[in-house]
Amino acid sequence: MIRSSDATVWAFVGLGSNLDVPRRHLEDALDAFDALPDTRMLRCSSFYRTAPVGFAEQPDFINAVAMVETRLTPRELLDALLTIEHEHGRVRREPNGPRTLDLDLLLYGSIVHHEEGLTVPHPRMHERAFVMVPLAEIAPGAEIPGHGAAIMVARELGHDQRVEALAFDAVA
Ligand code: PH2
Ligand code: MG
Ligand code: MG
Repeated sequence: MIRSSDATVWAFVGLGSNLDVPRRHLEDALDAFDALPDTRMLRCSSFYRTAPVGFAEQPDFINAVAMVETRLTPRELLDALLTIEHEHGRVRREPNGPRTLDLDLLLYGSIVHHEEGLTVPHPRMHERAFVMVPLAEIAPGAEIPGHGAAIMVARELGHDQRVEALAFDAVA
């Protein structure tokens, strides 16, 4: 198991919801991050309305990316994210299907690591505009190991993925 020793690490978390009141799920999750032990919210992107990827017959998602500072290990942070998902009534039905709250650990410092149930960087993040556009908004220079800076990766993504930044009070 990787230990972050005593150092704080910057980690990025992807947030997504397309059920109930998506904005509320995202806002509650951001508060929950700040309440985690040894963890502090640093920044959150705008909220974005995004077309569903993978399974089209579902509502649009609201997506965002948060940057936290943490002393939790990747496994501890991931477990905490799963707990927050469960508190939001997340039930896993079909892959890529509708969800009240999905929290994905995208980056944990510059670590590249794979173990059962935990892969960082998130293996599909560089293909997904709903992740890369909000990430590039808050951390354009963040390096996606093997793919380059977030802003470059975001720019190279096709414009076929609809991702619209929302005015603060327009988020439904
Ligand atoms: N999450 C998925 C699958 N498809 N599409 C959008 N727009 N946003 C998501 O968060 C999302 C998705 C699986 O986690
Ligand atoms: Mg996901
Ligand atoms: Mg997930």
